[in-house]
Amino acid sequence: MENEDYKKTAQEIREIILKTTQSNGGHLASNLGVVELSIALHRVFDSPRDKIIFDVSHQCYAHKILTDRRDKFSTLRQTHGISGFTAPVESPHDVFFCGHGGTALSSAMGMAVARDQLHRDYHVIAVIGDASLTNGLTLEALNNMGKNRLIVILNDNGYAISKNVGSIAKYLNGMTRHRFYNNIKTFLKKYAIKLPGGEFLVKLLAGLKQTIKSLLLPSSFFEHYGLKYVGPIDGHNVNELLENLEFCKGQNRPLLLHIKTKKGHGDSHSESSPEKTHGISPPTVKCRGYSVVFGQKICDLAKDNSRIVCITAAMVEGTGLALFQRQYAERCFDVGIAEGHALTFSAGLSRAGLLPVCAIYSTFLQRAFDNIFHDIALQNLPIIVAIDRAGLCANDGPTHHGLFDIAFLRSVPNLVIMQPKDPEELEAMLEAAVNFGKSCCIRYPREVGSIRSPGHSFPGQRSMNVTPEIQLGKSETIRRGKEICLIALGEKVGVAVEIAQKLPQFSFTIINGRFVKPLDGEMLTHCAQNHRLLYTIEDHVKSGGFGSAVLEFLGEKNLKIDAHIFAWPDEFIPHASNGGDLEKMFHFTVGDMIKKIQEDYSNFYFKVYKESDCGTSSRVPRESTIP
Ligand SMILES: Cc1ncc(C[n+]2csc(CCOP(=O)(O)OP(=O)(O)O)c2C)c(N)n1
Repeated sequence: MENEDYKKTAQEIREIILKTTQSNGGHLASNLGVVELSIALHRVFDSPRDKIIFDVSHQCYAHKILTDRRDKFSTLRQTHGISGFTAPVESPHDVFFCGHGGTALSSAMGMAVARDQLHRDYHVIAVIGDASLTNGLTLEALNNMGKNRLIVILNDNGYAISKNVGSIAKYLNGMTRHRFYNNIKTFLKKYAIKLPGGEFLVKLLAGLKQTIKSLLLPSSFFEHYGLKYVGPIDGHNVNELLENLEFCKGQNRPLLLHIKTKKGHGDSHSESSPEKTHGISPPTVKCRGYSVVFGQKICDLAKDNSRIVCITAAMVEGTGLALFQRQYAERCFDVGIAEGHALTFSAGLSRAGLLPVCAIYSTFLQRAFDNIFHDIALQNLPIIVAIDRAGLCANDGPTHHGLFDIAFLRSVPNLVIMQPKDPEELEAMLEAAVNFGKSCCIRYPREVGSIRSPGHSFPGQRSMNVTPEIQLGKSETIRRGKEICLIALGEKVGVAVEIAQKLPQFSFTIINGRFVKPLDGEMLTHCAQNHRLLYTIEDHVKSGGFGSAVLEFLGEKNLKIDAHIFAWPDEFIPHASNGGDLEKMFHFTVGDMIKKIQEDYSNFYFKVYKESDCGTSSRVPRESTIP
């Protein structure tokens, strides 16, 4: 292909990406930045025989369009459509299922070793962004680099979601921009060749350039780890990419090709606002979600409490901390894609007298379990972990659903775990957590439920318009009844209300659980003793979740009641256009719950009638006396 043809292909790919992300949402700027790289990779390498592994894999759109998914690309992130990340179930060209940062180098090294041990002969290529390079996992892999043939492509655009942070970012940036080296490059390209004896001079200076380069460029950093360094080159020049990739392909050792790209390349809006266009939402998603409320409330609290500091792992924008960062720059710490460090760093801040608020997505918190266990809970340090995106993240899918945090956190002693039913309660919980002086986790989803908005009150709820008072380990009774008890967590309180409204023939008690830990034992005891059926509802997997905790309590206290958990099953939940589609797929809609409740209710009476012979069983409950 000629240069012009590459440009045309790149333009076409960019148009597809722009059009699709505008309607479906997705990662825009990162993908626009690697169009030329993807073209060159698929020109030089033979996928799926050769294995191309993307770090995070949020930048795989051009790869998908160039392999076997051009026709399906409009279904990106939609129900039964293609995933926004690489997914081996979708195509043999996608090597790993991934969406978390820092995994590409370790997995690529593993594949390179396996290939050699099994005497196979394909290439393994890892594409890593400059921010993922600084992730602890990548650094551990670098430290473990062997001699197996492996090509690492460092896609250096200076950005994570926001500007990349830390010393490695500065080092890469400073060195590749070094004026002396660049002056030599310009001189060679433009002038030396025109001088008398120009060719000789170019050769001489090229040798000198290599020496200077090895002194100034990041080569020494990578070569210390055993990676031959090639670059830096222009990542938007396909011919330059082809030439260098061909060179890398011929090497029989691990090497790193450093390419410089511009995030959002080819679209002026994305180029000028890479933070805003890293990931864009579908037009249907309205926002004053929980993150915004969190960001504003933490600013309010910080005004009167100078001990409050905020920590994020490369998610300033997503977690709503941008406002705090603007107002309290010196009290806000973006530590890069380093969730474990973010929490242990928070432990240090707390130990020395500050009050850290670490905002982190549920799915990425999975990276930091030991830091919570070992560095925070074990010493009972006052810290607030604000767990954003807890629950379903429909468009992103299994790598991003926040469906496991209760299960892994609940087992850790000392932790307080809570979830607000709405944004107002999030504000109240943040305020309470500041005063609890404990290791507190507050989980909340991205979006405010569709049936409510901030300020809304539930039918039958008492004292609606005052800030809810949060007492440690105490739930909130939304409505009192005597037959069926629904104990819901977070946004699912709205679902409980809807169920009760749709089944007016039954008498429902509705409890807003609020605390997963400590559980409200008094409330649970009353509910078990005064109802016929009990249900828990939560946006989390069934195993080890809130309902699981409730059932453990009932069992331990020998409280007999027919109890059932409404939650996600023990499966990886795929991506979809929206949560509603997933609820249908997994029989977790309001309709499904209503059906189950009706069936259980008839079974209950059938059982009671049989047990008591004439229907006078002691299991028929009394009027609810929930405090
Ligand atoms: C463990 C983890 N933490 C946070 C994220 C959220 N995240 C997705 S992409 C991204 C930035 C990646 O930057 P970089 O690797 O430089 O790639 P670029 O988007 O700049 O091409 C972040 C922080 C993640 N995917 N995984």
